[in-house]
Amino acid sequence: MEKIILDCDPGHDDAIALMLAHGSPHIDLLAVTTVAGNQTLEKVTRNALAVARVAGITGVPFAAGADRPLVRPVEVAPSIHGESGLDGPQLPEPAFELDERHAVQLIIDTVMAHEPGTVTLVPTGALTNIALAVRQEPRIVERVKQVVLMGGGVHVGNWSPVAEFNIVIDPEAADIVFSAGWRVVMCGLDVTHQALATPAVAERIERVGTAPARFVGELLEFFGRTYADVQGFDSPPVHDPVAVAYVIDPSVVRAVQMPIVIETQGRLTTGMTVADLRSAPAADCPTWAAMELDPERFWGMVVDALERIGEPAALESAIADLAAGDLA
Ligand SMILES: [Ca+2]
Repeated sequence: MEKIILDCDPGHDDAIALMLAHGSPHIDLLAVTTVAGNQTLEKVTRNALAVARVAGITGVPFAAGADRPLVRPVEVAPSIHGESGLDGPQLPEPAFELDERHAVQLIIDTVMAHEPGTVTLVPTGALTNIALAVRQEPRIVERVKQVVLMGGGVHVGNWSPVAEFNIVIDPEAADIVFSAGWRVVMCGLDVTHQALATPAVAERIERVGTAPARFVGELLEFFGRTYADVQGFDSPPVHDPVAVAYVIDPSVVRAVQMPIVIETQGRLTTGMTVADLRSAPAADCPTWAAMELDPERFWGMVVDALERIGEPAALESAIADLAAGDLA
């Protein structure tokens, strides 16, 4: 079992990453933390709790983190994720309360409470919380096993010609995380643009036939529409679960060791993950980029997780709540 902390901004693909982490028999989900990004902190935190209810996640602390980047103003992505941050399906009310700690404190407490080298951080949003955790408790850098993040791209951007959303909205935080010295595996657009939810994938998910699978189907429907309208994709790239899939089985991607630094002052290139491909990296180079995905095995992991999640009992009461709300 791989112990992870998922730091996310749900977000359609974050929601699926959370379900994959919960449903996988290879992942021990220690904590879930939220950060402003796809939508405001309040919205993404509410969404995380709603997904927890849909997937029947209990006994895992959830905590809210940074409501803005380190230096820059908040930038959200309603064109991709809608006004709620998770438009498409109806969202149930949360089934439990947030942990009282700030996400940064929960991350630090969780890492320090476990054996060194056993906890993997999986950030799938802006790196604000992770950067703050490094500053508040630098000992986590030695203690964490690795950081497997969704963000960046060696050869491609999405929020600008050369920058990816999670990195460009808080490049100063990304700079702290990429230069900390711990092992960083960047699951960027090079690989996540291969995680396409094609009609065949949607059909496989639909065949699972459970309420959580239908929820994922509705997420993909909305996500597919916005990605078609805004970025011209035939099928939407489902970025964030790729990072979780790497933790489940690193061989699902081909990761290449390469120096990667973050551009924070570019006139045109702020937020670029600048990869140095000129020569073989030093043996102790701590940064890696995932470059190729095995989509068949990747989607197999997602479908398997949904099958294992099944029909969570908690969902029954959520549906009852929704029905009662409709009547009122
Ligand atoms: Ca995300």
